[in-house]
Amino acid sequence: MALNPADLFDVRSMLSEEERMIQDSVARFVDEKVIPIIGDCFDQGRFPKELIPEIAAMGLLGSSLPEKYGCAGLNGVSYGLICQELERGDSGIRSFVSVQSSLCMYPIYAYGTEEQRMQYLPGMARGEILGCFGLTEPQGGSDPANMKTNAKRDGDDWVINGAKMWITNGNVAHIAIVWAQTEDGIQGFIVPTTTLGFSAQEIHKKMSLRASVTSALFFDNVRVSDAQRLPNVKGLKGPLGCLTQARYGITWGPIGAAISSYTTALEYSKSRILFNKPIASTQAVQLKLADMARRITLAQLLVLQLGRLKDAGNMQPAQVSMAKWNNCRMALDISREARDILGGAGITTEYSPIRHALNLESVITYEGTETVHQLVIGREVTGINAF
Ligand code: TGC
Ligand code: FAD
Repeated sequence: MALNPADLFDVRSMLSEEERMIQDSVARFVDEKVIPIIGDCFDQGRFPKELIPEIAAMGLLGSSLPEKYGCAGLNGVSYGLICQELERGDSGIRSFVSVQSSLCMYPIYAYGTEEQRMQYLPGMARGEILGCFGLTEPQGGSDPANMKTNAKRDGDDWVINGAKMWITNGNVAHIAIVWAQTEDGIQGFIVPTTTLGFSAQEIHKKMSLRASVTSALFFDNVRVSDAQRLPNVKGLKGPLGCLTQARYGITWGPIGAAISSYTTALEYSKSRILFNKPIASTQAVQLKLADMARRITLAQLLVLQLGRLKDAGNMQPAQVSMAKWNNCRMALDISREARDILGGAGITTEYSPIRHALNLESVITYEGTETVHQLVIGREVTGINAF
């Protein structure tokens, strides 16, 4: 029996029936609703906001959180498969879901009060309340401990001043999860974006993630009540705990982008006739395709084990770092190589590889750069902190 070129080790057979069903339904949505429009969205620098109601109706927002809060209560492997399929469409769509789910709903669930959960999570699961996550600052995202944004207590209120940079969903969000220095260490606040003194400025001229909104946020004496503070965490481990959740999704997502690029190059190479034969029949092209299949297979096995560890409650941040590093690098290399196999045709958004390659330049940088994740692994194996 012929093997599936995009799943040579039949990793899908290791999924439960429910996990396969979830993957199939997201795949259908991506094929029918995302792929037909996404090249144009990327060209126009437009985030397709019109897809949000369907994404929400499918239960893809906060999919791992309990049903009590209007969420789907799915396991970690299912969340991974959702990210993989969405990113087969475009990293920007997966980014939207990652930020809403792992960076905004998760901290409200994990660090918030029951009142905050009930106030925000059901509306966020329905896609009616959109969030953004403000951690990175202009002076350097890799070192969030050097945070300048501050929140000062004033009676029952907090007054926030500072700026955040490179914030996904910034200009479409109704609330921002804002991390700020306080006398008591770093704390998180739920800031409605209509609050006086809050402003968001969209970042233009991007060559990457063009179908996603990225913004700078400014806080000029933004006053929020203590009821808007996330009371159950203090210190850098608060935002880093959210990043572990989002990075986990990002270990799966780029596999989708890699599969899209690889299958596009595979099909193209079989029909492109040069020197009287398809280029797929040359050793040079077969070597490239075989190497893509090898790297995709390794990535698929890596994330499935990571997901099973997560679902058993045993996943460690360093394991997430290794998978994020490996899979972003794998997908970036594959999408660039796939672009090359397409020749000149590969430079337009008519075909997916160049769009994926450009998007992956962000994906390999955000949620911890490749170097940051390499140094996390270095620290893990040597016991020496090189940061
Ligand atoms: P360090 O001393 O290592 O840790 C401070 C405290 O945090 C704990 N911790 C973690 N907790 C949960 N998950 C993790 N991954 C954690 N890593 C560390 C740690 O145990 C400690 O806790 P405690 O109780 O002892 O205080 O901190 P450090 O200052 O040395 O920093 C280490 C480093 C460089 C790894 C960290 O700063 C880092 O990860 N930097 C990269 C920052 C980053 O990834 N920013 C991403 C911003 S959000 C984003 O990009 C969204 S893109 C969204 C999209 O569109 O998809
Ligand atoms: P820097 O931290 O200045 O890094 C510059 C270079 O220095 C990198 O190559 C890095 O690897 C290297 N470097 C850093 N430390 C070391 C070291 N110790 N040794 C050797 N080299 C080192 N942030 C949010 O908070 N919320 C978001 O929603 C969000 N969305 C984003 C969306 C996009 C499209 C992008 C591009 C970024 C987004 N980010 C977001 C920010 C992202 O997390 C940061 O860009 C990232 O953490 C890197 O920070 P930086 O850009 O300031 O680079």
